[in-house]
Amino acid sequence: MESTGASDASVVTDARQSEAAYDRRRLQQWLTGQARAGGVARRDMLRLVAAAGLASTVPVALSAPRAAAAGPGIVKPLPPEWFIVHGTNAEARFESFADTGFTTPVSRFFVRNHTTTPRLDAATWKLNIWGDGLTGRAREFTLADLRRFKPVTRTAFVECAGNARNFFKTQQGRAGSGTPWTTGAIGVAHWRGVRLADVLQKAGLSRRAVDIMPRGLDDEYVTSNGTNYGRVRRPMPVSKALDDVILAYEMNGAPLPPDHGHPVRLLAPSWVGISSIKWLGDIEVSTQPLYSPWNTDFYRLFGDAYPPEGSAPLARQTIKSAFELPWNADLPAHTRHRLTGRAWSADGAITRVEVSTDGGASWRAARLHDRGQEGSWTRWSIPWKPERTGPAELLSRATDSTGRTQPETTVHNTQGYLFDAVIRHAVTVSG
Ligand SMILES: Nc1nc2c(c(=O)[nH]1)N[C@H]1C(S)=C(S)[C@@H](COP(=O)(O)O)O[C@H]1N2
Ligand SMILES: [Mo]
Repeated sequence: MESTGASDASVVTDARQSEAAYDRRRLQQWLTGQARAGGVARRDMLRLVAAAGLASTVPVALSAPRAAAAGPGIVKPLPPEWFIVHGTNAEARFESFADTGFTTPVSRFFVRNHTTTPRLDAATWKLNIWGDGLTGRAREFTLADLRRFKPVTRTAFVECAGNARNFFKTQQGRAGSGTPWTTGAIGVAHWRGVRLADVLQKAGLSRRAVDIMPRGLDDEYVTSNGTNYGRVRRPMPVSKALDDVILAYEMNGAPLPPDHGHPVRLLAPSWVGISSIKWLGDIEVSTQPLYSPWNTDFYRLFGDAYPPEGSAPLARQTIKSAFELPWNADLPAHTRHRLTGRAWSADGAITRVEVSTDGGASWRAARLHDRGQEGSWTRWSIPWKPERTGPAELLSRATDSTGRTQPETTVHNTQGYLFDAVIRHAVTVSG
C-alpha cells in the first residue's frame, strides 16, 4: 500500500477509514458551528483531534519506536555561523546569505520540522493517491513512475508563515505563540519535479473534486502537553493544486536531501510553507472540503481583529525585506559601507526597496540586482557612510508590482503569522 513499511494493508485501511470518518465528523461540526476555534467548543475539538490520533487507529509501522534523535532531529550539519536552532527547527542566519548567490544552498536552507527528519528509501517509496474525488480506484506512483512525466523547474521560496514572528514581540510589544523566528525561516531554491496537475489527471481526477490533502510520512505530531494531531497534513483547493504546484524530487540540481522532504515533497509556490508537505506519502482527493488541524487550529489568523473561528485558512505568503547584517552589527563610522539585503513578495515582483538610516525620517531607493518574480526574491544594495557614532536603526521597505508596500505595523494575531511590517534593524556605529 504505502511506502511506510506498513506490511498489513488492512491496518492502513482501518486507519484511513477512521481518519476519513473523523474528518467527516469534523466537517459536520465545522459546518454546524460546533467547532468554532476559541472558547469551549475549540477545546472539545482539540480533545477530538487527540482521540482521533490514538495509537489503536494508527498503522503499527508508523508508531514503531525510533532511535532517540541527537539534537533537533535534523540530518544535515547546523554550524552556528549559519543556523540558530529552535527546538526541532533550524533558522538560517539571514546575514549568512550575503555570501550566497541568488539561490540558497541546501547546506544553508532553514529546516522546519514538526518532529524529526525521517529516513526514507527512494527505491521503495510510493505515493498513494486516493479518495472519492477520483473517478476510479486509488493509484500508486513510484519515483520511477513520476520521472516519466514531463519535468518542470520552479524557482521559488519556501517561507514559514511564522517567519519574522519575533518582531511582533520586539517591535509591537505583543508576542505571537510559536517558534520565535527572526528573518531566516526562508530560502529560495530551484525545485525540479513534475506538475501535480499531470499526476492528478493520470490518477483520474473527477470534475467534482474540490480539495486535496497531502500528508507526510514523518512521525505523528504530538505536542508537549500530549495532544496528538496525527501526521502533518494540510488541505489545499484543487484550483491551486492544478495551477502551479509540483511534486519536487530535486532541489538546486540534486536529489531532494533528507531534511527537505526526500524523496518527494510538494512545492506550492508563493503559499505558506506548511502547504509544501515534505516526505509526501499520500494525497486524498475529495469532493468535499477537507479539514485538518493545519487549516483549522493553525495557519488561520486569530485575535481581536479576527472572527472567533479565525480568518480563512492562510494561502499566500506576504511581503518582506531584510538586511544581510547580523543583529547589532558593528559598522565603523566615516566609512562607506555597502548594505545588502533581499526583498520578496508572494503577490508580485519586487519593484522598489527603500532604505532609511535615520529611523524612518528619510528614505533612499536601493539598487535592485535581480529581475523580480512573485514567490521569489530580489537582491538589493545601497551605500551608507555613517557619520554619527552610537546605536542606529536601519529600515528597509519593499514594494511589489501590485503596489503593496510594507506597512509600519502588522495587525496582531495570536499565532504571529504573516508579519509584513518594516523591520527596524539595530546596529552600532563605532568610532
Ligand atoms: N511532512 C511535513 N511537511 C512539512 C513540515 C513538517 O513538519 N512535516 N513542515 C512544514 C512547514 S511548517 C514549513 S515552513 C516547511 C519548511 O520546509 P523546509 O524544512 O524544507 O525549509 O515545510 C512544511 N512541510
Ligand atoms: Mo512553517
